[in-house]
Amino acid sequence: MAQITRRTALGGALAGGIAGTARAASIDLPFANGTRPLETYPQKRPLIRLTSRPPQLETPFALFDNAPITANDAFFVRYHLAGIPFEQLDAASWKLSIKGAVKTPLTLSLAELKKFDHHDIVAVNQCSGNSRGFFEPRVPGGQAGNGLMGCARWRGVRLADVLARAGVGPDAVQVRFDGADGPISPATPDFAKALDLAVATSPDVLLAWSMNGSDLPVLNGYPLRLVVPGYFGTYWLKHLNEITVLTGKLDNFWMTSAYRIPDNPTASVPPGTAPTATRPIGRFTVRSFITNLADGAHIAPGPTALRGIAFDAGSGIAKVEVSADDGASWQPATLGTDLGRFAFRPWTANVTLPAGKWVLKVRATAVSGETQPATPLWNPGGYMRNVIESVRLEVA
Ligand SMILES: Nc1nc2c(c(=O)[nH]1)N[C@H]1C(S)=C(S)[C@@H](COP(=O)(O)O)O[C@H]1N2
Ligand SMILES: [Mo]
Repeated sequence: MAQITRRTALGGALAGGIAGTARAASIDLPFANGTRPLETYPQKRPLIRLTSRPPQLETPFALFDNAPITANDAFFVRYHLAGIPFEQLDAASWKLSIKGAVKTPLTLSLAELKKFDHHDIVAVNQCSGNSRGFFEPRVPGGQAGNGLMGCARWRGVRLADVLARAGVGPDAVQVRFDGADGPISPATPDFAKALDLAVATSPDVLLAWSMNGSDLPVLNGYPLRLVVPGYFGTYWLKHLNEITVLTGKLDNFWMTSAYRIPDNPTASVPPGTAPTATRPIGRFTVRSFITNLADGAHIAPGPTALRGIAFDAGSGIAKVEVSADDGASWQPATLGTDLGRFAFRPWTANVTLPAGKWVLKVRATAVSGETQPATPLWNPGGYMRNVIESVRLEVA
């Protein structure tokens, strides 16, 4: 945990930690032990509570319908450690330090950071463990449905520009990111992550203070976070206040033990087995979802409009297809507004379903040629699920 020195006005409402307001309502995720409370946290509408200390909140899936941009108050929340200094998050006194293998170490206020050129990017943030609750056999970790993802318009400055000002040393290998939160017990490793220098200096990677035209919500990293389009959320450090250029690979719990995937092309192993070699998780795989009909829905016979979203790691979505007969035949969907290659791509399709029981499927193909597997890929971390999604319908 990098040090924070000043208390702030923002903290007033949040002092002593952050608490949700329990609602009578709950939601049932479609797997065993999937009943969760809906709770309202500061700046958030009722979201699915996975844990309260630290707060971990999932977006109810219905909120993705007709919403290629996820509203700030609907955006999911993921934390690892309960030591989050909510009452000390202050934009006016925020300091970001850039140190390590650089010619000139820097300490920048937000105002100084905002003097670099501003850039906007619409990009999906998705937790590595999104959809983990669907893994068969089940794996340990947060048992999430499909709502640990969201797409926003982020505004910030390029990390590459800031690193260039500091002057990256010739022996630099990785860049380490640390936020203001930390463990409450000294035995727990602080949450810090690193990206290879080539990834960190890509023009897409931003130090962002704004999300969908507003300040970042407190729970999404106020006042500054890293945005790493196409890469899993674990690298999108929140409450970012320390950047260290490293001359080797970061060796900490969060890089060396956690967030690792089987080191093979599909990042998977036969269900229930252990990989022989692993590597840190990296970029998204391609995914697509039907957003206007939930699994088990009852609808009337006849023409039915389908809506959904698709995204990949940033090659862009080339096509989306739907199947009304459990994958036997496929028809093309129509792609909607293109907000950029890292964004949710909306799509629509029409199917006509006579009375009976049907299984709808949706499959996206990325510009890179990558598509979705027909059977789930499995790994012991419960990461990167991207099987072709199915929605069972009762038509009567
Ligand atoms: N400071 C800090 N940043 C963090 C984390 C964290 O625990 N602490 N979790 C990461 C993980 S695993 C994810 S998936 C994303 C989630 O971003 P969100 O909470 O804004 O949705 O934040 C990342 N950044
Ligand atoms: Mo995550």
